[in-house]
Amino acid sequence: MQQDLFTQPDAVDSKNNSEDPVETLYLDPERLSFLQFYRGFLNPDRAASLFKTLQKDVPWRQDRIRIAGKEIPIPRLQAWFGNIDAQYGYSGIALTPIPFSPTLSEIKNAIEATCGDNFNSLLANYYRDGQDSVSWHADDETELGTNPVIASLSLGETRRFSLKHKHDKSFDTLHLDLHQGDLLIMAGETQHHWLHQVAKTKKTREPRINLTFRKIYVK
Ligand SMILES: O=C(O)CCC(=O)C(=O)O
Repeated sequence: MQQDLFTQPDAVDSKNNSEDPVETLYLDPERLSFLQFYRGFLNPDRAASLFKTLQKDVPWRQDRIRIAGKEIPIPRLQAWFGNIDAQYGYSGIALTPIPFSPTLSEIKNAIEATCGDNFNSLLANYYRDGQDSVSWHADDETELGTNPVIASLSLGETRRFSLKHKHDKSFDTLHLDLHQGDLLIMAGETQHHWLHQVAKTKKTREPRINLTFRKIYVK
């Protein structure tokens, strides 16, 4: 089902009644920036077991960024997976990759088979509770290429993912509630024109893991 965002209500609930598990959400009338939303990409048992495995086995770390001359810890834990040459960084954080585990390779293969794109790296985010977050940003680092396709798998607690246009205030902010097992793909020119975030919330104290598969272009 293709859906035009301009007809969307305030928050899109991924547990809607549509029969079709895949929705294409266009962010602009020209359809240059778009999302593909696979509700329940992983079944509940598989998603719950993957969450537990990753929570326990991933060497989660809390990185620090420098803002206005002050170093502060980022409000979430992270881990970076990929081939040894897939170096990545943002906001002064240099990430050296951990090799993919068999479990993560299997998930990557399943996502690649579904969306038709290939990924060589993964930024995993661990939100310990509703006070962990990621603020407005675009995944627009040069090593991600011109129009990066970012595939983002949600596990654990439901959190609200929002997108807003970088410059044009006439576009509404879009909110998507991402549930355990949902896969969201950001594609086209999305990273050029739109920012995304997962805001803090008082509604939950439960953890969430988000796996964002990316393709890094190695020089
Ligand atoms: O947790 C999410 O759903 C989004 C993560 C994110 O924005 C990122 O890793 O760039």
